[in-house]
Amino acid sequence: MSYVQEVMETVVKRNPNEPEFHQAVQEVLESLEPVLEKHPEYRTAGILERIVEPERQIIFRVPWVDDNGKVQVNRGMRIQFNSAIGPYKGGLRLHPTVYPGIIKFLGFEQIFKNSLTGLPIGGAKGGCDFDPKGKSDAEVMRFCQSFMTELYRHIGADIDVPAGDIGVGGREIGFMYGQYKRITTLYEGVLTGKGLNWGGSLARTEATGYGLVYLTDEMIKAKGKSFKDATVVISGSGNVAIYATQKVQQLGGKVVALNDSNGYIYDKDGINLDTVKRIKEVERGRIKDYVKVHPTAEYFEGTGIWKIKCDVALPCATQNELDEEDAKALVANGCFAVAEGANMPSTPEAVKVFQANKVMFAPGKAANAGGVATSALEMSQNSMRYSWTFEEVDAKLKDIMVNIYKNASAAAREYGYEDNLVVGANIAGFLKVADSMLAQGIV
Ligand code: NDP
Ligand code: 2IT
Repeated sequence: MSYVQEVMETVVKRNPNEPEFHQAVQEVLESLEPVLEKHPEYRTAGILERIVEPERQIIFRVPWVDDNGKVQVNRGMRIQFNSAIGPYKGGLRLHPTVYPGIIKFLGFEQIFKNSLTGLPIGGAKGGCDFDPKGKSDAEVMRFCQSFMTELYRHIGADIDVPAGDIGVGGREIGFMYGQYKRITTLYEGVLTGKGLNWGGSLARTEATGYGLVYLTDEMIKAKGKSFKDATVVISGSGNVAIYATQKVQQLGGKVVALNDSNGYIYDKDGINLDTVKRIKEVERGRIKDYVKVHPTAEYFEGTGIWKIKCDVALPCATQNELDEEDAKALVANGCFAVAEGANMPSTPEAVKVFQANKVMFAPGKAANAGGVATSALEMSQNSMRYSWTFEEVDAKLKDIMVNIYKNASAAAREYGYEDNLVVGANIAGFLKVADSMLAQGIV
C-alpha cells in the first residue's frame, strides 16, 4: 500500500461519517504523490500522518435564551489544525449543517490556502449549528456572546484569530468582539472583518470576491481570454458572490445569474447589484425579491443555475453545490473557465469533467484566498496600530492573487502537471508547511 493510501485509511477510520473531510484530504494527498516520491524525508518525519490530524479540537455548549424566553442549546467548535507557519487563522461558520466533518474539511483546506497567500498564518476553522435565518438582532447578539464566552479562552491575537464565513459577517464579528473585550479587557486584533471604526481593514469586505476575480482574470489572460463582454454565472448571493459580481462588472463582464438556497434569478440584461445588496445586506431577504423590482428578470425555485449558458462560472455558495451533471452542462454550453469562490463547491467528479474538457479551473484554496490574505493584512495593520488606504490594501490583494496564480502554475509545471492548478496549489501550499514542520521537530 502506498504512503498516501495508508494515511487515507487512517483518516477514514479515525474520522468516521465525515465524508466532506475525507473528500478534502483525498484530493490533497493524491496530488502530493510526486512530491513524496522526490522527498522521502517527509515520510520519515511522518508529515502526512501529522498534517491530517488537527493539533487541537475544541467542542463546546452554547446556551442562549430566545425572544420567547425559551432556552436554546447549540454546539460550537473550533478546530486548530496547523500552526507550523503562524498563529491559527480561519473563519467561523454559522449554519444548521455545521458538524465536525464540515469544520475539519474547512480547517484542513485553510492550512494550504493560508500558506499560498505567502503570509504567516496557520490553519483553523470554527463554527456552530446555529441558524441565523429568521433570528432577531437581539437573539443573534445573545448567541454570539454565549459563543465567545467559551471561545475567548482558546484564542488571541498571537494564538488564533477567527473571522467570518457563511452566516458570519460584520454584525456577528461586532457582537463577538465586544464580548471578547469585555471578558479579557484586551483591545487587540483577535478577530478580523472588524468594523472600520474599531480596527477593521478597508477592502476586507470586498476581498474574497475581488481576489477571486483577480486570480481568474490572470488565469484566463494566460490563454488569451478576458472578462470584457464575457457572460458570467455566479452562485450564492452573500459576501463572496456580491463582491465577485461587482469586480466582474468593473472589468466589463456581464453577470446574468445569482442564487440562494431557495432558488436562482436570471437577468439577461445583467444583474443590478444595488438591488441585490439592498435585499441581502440591508433587508436580509430572499433573492426571489429581485424580480419584484426587475420584472424582466426571472426567478426559478430550486437548483439549476449551472444550466444557464455562460463563458465563466464562479461557484460562491457552498461545498458540493456543483456536480458532474452541472459540469457537463457548463461544458456543453461553451463555458471556458471555472473558479471557486466557495470552499470545495465542485464535486471531484465535476472537477474531472472540467479537466477532461480543458476548461480552465481554479480550485478554492487558490481562488478564494484573497479573503484570508486581507485578514492577514488586517492583523498587520492592527499590530502597527495603523491603517492603509483602500487603494493600498487592494493593490496588495491583487499582487497576492497574481502571485498565487504564478506559484501554483509553476509548481504544477515543475512536477509535470502543466495547467493543473489543483495539483499546483496543493503542492505549493504543502511544501512551505511541510518544510516548517520538518524544521520544528516532531510536534
Ligand atoms: P454568506 O453567508 O455571506 O453567503 C452564503 C451564500 O451561499 C448565501 O447566498 C446562501 O444562501 C448560500 N448558501 C449557503 N449554504 C447554502 C446551501 N447549503 N445551499 C445553497 N446555497 C447556500 O457566506 P460567504 O459569501 O461568506 O461564503 C460563501 C462561500 O465562500 C463559503 O463556501 C465560504 O466558506 C467561502 N469563503 C468565504 C470567505 C469570506 O471571506 N467570507 C473567504 C473564502 C471562502 P442562503 O442565504 O439561502 O443560505
Ligand atoms: O474560508 C476562508 O478563507 C474564510 N472564510 C476567511 C477566513 C479569514 O480568516 O478571513
